[in-house]
Amino acid sequence: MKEQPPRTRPSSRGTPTRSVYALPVWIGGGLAAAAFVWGIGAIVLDHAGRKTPISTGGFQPTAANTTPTPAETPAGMIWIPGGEFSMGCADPRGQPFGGPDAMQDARPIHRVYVDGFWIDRTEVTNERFSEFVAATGYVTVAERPPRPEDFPGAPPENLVPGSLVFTPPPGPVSLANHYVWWTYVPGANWRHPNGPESSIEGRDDDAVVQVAHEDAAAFAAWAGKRLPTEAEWEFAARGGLSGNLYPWGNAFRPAGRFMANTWQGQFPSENTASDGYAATAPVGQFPPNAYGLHDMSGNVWEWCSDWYRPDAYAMRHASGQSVRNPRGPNDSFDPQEPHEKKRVLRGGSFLCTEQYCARYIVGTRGKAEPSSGCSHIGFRCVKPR
Ligand SMILES: [Ca+2]
Ligand SMILES: [Ca+2]
Repeated sequence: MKEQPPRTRPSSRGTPTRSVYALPVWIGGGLAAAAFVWGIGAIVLDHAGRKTPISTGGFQPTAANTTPTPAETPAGMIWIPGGEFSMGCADPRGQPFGGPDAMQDARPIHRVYVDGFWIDRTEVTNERFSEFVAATGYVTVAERPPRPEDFPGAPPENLVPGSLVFTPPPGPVSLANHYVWWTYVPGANWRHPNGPESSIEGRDDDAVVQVAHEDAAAFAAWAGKRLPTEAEWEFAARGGLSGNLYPWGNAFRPAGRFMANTWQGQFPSENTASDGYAATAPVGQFPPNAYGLHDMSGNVWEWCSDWYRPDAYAMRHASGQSVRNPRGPNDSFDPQEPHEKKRVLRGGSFLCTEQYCARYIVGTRGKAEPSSGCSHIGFRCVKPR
C-alpha cells in the first residue's frame, strides 16, 4: 500500500450505497450456504442436447476443441480453443491454503461447453486504460458525483465522487466485519487508487483498479472486445487441466515458489508481502498457466459479464438449461445483501489469504455490486472469433 487515506467508517457516514453496501468480498460466509439446498444427481443437457446425469463431486477431463487456431491473433491476446470442461469447485476446506469457506456457490460441479475465444494474456493495465480514456474522454463511475436518485436519503454533502479503498487496521481484528478494513474514500479512482494523495505514476504496468463493471465494459467495447462470461473465464483459467485447485496445478507453492500475488501475514493488519507485492503488482510477474495466461489467480479480481446468484449452477441444472456457452442467470440475488444486484468476479486478489477468502482457488466465485470500484478489482477482456 502507499499512503493511507484518512479512515472513515462508511457505515458512520450515512452514505451512498456504494460505501455502505457495495463492499464486495467475503463477509464471513455460511449465510448463502444455509439458504440453499443443493441438488444432487441432477440432470444436465450436454452441448449436444443429450440429458446426462451429473454428480456433485466429479470432475471429468477437459475435452478441448481441436479446430485449428486462427491464423491472426489480436495483440496481447491468446487463443483459447474452448470445448467441454467440468466447472465448479469441490469444498476446499481442509486443503492446505483451502481457507474457511465451503464454496457452496461453486457447486454442483457440472459439464459446460464454451466456443473458442481470444482472451487477454494479462489483466488490463493502467497504461492501456489510460489510452482508452485519452481516446474517448471516458469518465469512470468513481469520478462522477453519485446521483441523489441512486442514494435516496443521503445528505448532499455525502454525494461526492470516490471509491472503496482497502485500509488496514493497525492491529488484529475480528474478520466478521469487513467494514473495519474498507473505507469509502472521496477522490479515490483509477488514477488515484488509494485516494487523492496516491498515484499511478510509475505504475503503467500495474493492473488498473477502481473500475466499476460498466467502466470495464466500456473499455472492452472500445477495444472491440467484451467481458468474459464466467464459464469462459474458468475454462481459460484451468489451462486445459481438470479439477485443479489453481490455474497451474494443485500445489499452492510448488517447490516453495510463489505463483500468484496474494496475501501473506495476519489478515488484514499484517501484510508481509513475502511474494514481493503488498498491493497490485505489474501484470505478468508470476508464471502463466498452460494457456499462457498470467494472474488468473490473485493480483486483482476480474469482472465477468454474468449476474451473480449463489444458486446459479444449481438453477442451471434444475431448469435443464443448456450448458452450451452459458451466460449466467437473468437476474442477480445475493442472500447476504438481498437488496443489491451483484456481478460475478473471478480469481481473487492481492488481499486473498487462506485465513479469509481463498478465492485464488480457480473454481471459486466472487461477486460485487457493479457500480463499485475497489482498490483490488480490475478486469481482462475476451474477443469471440
Ligand atoms: Ca502480495
Ligand atoms: Ca487476477
